[in-house]
Amino acid sequence: MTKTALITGITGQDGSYLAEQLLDKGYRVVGVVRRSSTTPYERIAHLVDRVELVSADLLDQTSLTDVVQAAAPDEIYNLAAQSFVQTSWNQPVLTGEFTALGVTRMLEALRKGAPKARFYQASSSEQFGKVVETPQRESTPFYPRSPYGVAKVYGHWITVNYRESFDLYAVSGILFNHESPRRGLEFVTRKISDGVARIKLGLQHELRLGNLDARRDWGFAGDYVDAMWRMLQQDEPDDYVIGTGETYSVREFCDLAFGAAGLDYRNHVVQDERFFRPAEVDLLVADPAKSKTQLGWTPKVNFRQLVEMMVEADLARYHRAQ
Ligand code: NAP
Ligand code: G4F
Repeated sequence: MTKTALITGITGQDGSYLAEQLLDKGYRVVGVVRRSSTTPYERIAHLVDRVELVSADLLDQTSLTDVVQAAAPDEIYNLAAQSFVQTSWNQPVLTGEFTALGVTRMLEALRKGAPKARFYQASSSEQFGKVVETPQRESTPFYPRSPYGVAKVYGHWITVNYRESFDLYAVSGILFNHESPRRGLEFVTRKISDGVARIKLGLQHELRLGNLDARRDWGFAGDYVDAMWRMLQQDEPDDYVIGTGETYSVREFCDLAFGAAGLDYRNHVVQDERFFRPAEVDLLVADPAKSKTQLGWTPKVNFRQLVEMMVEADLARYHRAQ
């Protein structure tokens, strides 16, 4: 029988890859979009004829309950959030409403509208923040360093709480940074790959960045949405860390990205105080042992391949536009 998946955040990076993979598996895919005066479905333009788009907002309980009830999903992927860490200091209350309370609203919608549906919550390695253990695994205590991280800790624990209180199949995937050519331009990896392409084509000369020494465990988004799906196919609901187990600095990302275009980052990257954060997460690196053993999940794209994929895609995009 055809399964139905409901995806919040279908217009985002992860939502677009997840929708593609679920369609390939034969799912009926219902995507939640929020009302806008334009229809900026850039990442899912190639999918709009194959998915059903329904309107709701994480701030609005009635709309969420209605779309869950009407879709009658077997699986719900809650990917929608205010997902940019830097913005969470400028819009802390909104971030809490979307990224924290929005999860409770989705869980309430599930309880009322589709209590048998399996629920995936997009938790984050930002929850580990000022890390108390390296590498970070499922049992590592959280120490968030931004309003975003704090909101994600709430979303994580309310998912655990609803699982334990109401016997729901509800899981949190604690995903480390994952990137792609569809990554938003404000995130550092895409800012760099886009900057490299613009510099290569003579559209700009310098790229202004913040902390080059921050280290992240970066993987490819296409691999990570597969892990989300695997989490909802298990006999018992459980939480998993998803990452590569390798960590690189922003500086190393720059070195590879500029190098992929025959450039030297030291001639172009300028550090700018505006892009430093009030509190930084210095180092993230996953221990993905549990997901490997229990989900059979391993990343297919390595760091170098990811960087090259992103630079090539941005170069191709600017070439097409010329
Ligand atoms: P993204 O590209 O920023 O996408 C966010 C999505 O949320 C967009 O579709 C956005 O819709 C939607 N959204 C935001 N506010 C909403 C609201 N009030 N009501 C309904 N929809 C709303 O994020 P992503 O990188 O795909 O990440 C997906 C999820 O995983 C997020 O929850 C993020 O916090 C989490 N996460 C991401 C990473 C990562 O490295 N990418 C790692 C760990 C966890 P619009 O298109 O209308 O803005
Ligand atoms: O690319 P970023 O903005 O991603 P960040 O803060 O790690 O958050 C991303 O990953 C989380 C998972 O750990 C997700 F939950 C979250 O939704 C998001 O997808 O910044 C990465 C690092 C930071 O240390 C930042 O200080 O890059 C550093 N950085 C240095 N210069 C910069 C810049 N970040 C941005 N965005 N812009 C810069 O110019």
